[in-house]
Amino acid sequence: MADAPSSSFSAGAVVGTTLREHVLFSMHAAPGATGEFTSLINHLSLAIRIINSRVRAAGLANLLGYTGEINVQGEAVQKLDVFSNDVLLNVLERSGHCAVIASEELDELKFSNRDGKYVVLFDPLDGSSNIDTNVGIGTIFSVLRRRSTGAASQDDALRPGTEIVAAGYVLYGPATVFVLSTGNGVHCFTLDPDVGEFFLSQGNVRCPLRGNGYSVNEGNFSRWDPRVQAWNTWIKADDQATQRPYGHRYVGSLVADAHRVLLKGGIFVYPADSKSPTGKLRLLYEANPMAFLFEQAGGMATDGVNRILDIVPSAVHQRVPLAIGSSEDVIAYRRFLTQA
Ligand code: AMP
Ligand code: P6P
Repeated sequence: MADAPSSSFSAGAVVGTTLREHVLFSMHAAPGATGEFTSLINHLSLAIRIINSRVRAAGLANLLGYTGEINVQGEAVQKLDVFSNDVLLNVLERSGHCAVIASEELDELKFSNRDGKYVVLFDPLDGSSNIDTNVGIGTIFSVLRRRSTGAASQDDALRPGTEIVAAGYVLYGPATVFVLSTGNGVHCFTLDPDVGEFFLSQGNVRCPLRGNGYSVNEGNFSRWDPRVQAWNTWIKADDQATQRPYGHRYVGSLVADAHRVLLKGGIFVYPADSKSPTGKLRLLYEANPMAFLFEQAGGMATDGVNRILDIVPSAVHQRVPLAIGSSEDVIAYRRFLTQA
């Protein structure tokens, strides 16, 4: 009988850098750091590992299917959404570091620890419409340093993405990958399920200056602004001299589509359309964290005209059109959107 498969690491293997060690190293490089930020990231990692364990076992743990409730987005809430939201809220509240928490699953902001230094904004389980079809889904978050003193308010959450101090996403795909930036580049960590730790799998990720793929839901073509239609027709036209057509890839799960663009280059676009006149994706906990990560990796993110990170939010669940990816591909898109 064949030997039982060994675990990911045999005794003699060199053990990789864990997420915990990586964040500890970067803490020592942060002047005057008290360790609160590091503790917050480690708490996020714990919540994500708990969510991962349930995502992996959802079919067995009767967590698939709908709760019957409707969330603030008007979408039917699936059980894993609810579980993921509850885990993040519980772990972050226990951390003691969060003054304000925003979640796609919460109608209102959660005012947590009065003395908390940080604001955490998250989509607990993005792409949930894909849960029952076993397609990659994800968790997206951003962390801001609270500016106010005394009682926290909504203004602490409605800050532009330029004030983000950390952002990340987790892709629950064939492997569970945690992509994180704390302001010094983008680093990927892969979960070793046997060990229960995230190990550095790709350090200093750079988004290629230009790619050869585009990602958009072409089913919305008839609803798009003519300038978006013109870009879409251009990018798939046959012109070898400018390396077109681009290949089309679209999963319908932001984290899965964005991760591919981050690593391979190209562009992901969710434009405004006649059905969603301000776009579908949320500024605070989808577009902004993704924009922070892509800029840290040398990419770009725009609403078609403005830099995403410069947008001053006016509402917690505000939507925004999003074009994100390789700088050359985003600039080309923006050229179509800003032409007269
Ligand atoms: P702290 O005193 O631990 O709340 O950290 C203060 C600031 O230093 C944070 O808001 C970060 O901008 C930076 N910082 C602290 N720890 C880290 C870390 N582990 N990695 C990167 N930046 C950090
Ligand atoms: P559509 C998932 O519901 C989501 O919020 C994002 O993850 C994804 O990019 C987008 O919506 C897909 O939307 O309209 O193409 O199904």
